[in-house]
Amino acid sequence: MKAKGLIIALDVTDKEKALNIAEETSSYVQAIKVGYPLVLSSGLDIIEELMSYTETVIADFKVADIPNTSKIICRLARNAGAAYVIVHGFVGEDVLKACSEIVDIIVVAEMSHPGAEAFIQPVSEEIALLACEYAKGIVAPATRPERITKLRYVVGRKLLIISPGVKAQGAEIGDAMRAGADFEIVGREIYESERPGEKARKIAKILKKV
Ligand code: OMP
Repeated sequence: MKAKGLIIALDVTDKEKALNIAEETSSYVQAIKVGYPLVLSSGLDIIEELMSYTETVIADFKVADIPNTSKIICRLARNAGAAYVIVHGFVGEDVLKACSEIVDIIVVAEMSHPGAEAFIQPVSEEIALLACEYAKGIVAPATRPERITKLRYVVGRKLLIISPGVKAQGAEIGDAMRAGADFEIVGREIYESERPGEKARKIAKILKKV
């Protein structure tokens, strides 16, 4: 993945719409993140189709199962073309190890929604530390920039930080990168826009200046 910038979260459930948005935004995004909404509605082959528009597809399956099942999920995603798979960190070291043997992983250290404060936030720094052993990056919340700064301190320059929570969840464009993230993940603000390509262009322009 290029050094920093914009990742689009393509959480639409219509395949044609997904491909159109991917095409329109392709000049402005460094990676496309797909998760259950698109894969469950369009099939895993959507990953390969999206690779016409990006070098990097991130499979956001938030894997959180025993090592063997997690490995099977990672293998399916990798074989479909995903460059990275997002894996939950709270499940523990054996899961991260198993997944990292199959594919490059990005570990959820702390989530962006309010409920994350109850269970994930108290252990997020430990998760980030563990991620340093097995992952290429972590997910940290744009909605709490001070937490990104803290987590950056934990992982140093060793890992990428990708950060969701922009616009629809309340963070402003650029907040997360100013706090230490490498990439901002943006979903609804782009895919619900009337002109996704133009919206992505504007966001990418702001991020370039951070
Ligand atoms: P929008 O809120 O529409 O911009 O989308 C954010 C995207 O990031 C969605 O795909 C979420 O599933 C994802 N996400 C979060 O919003 N919060 C997190 O803590 C973690 C993720 C993620 O792992 O990508």
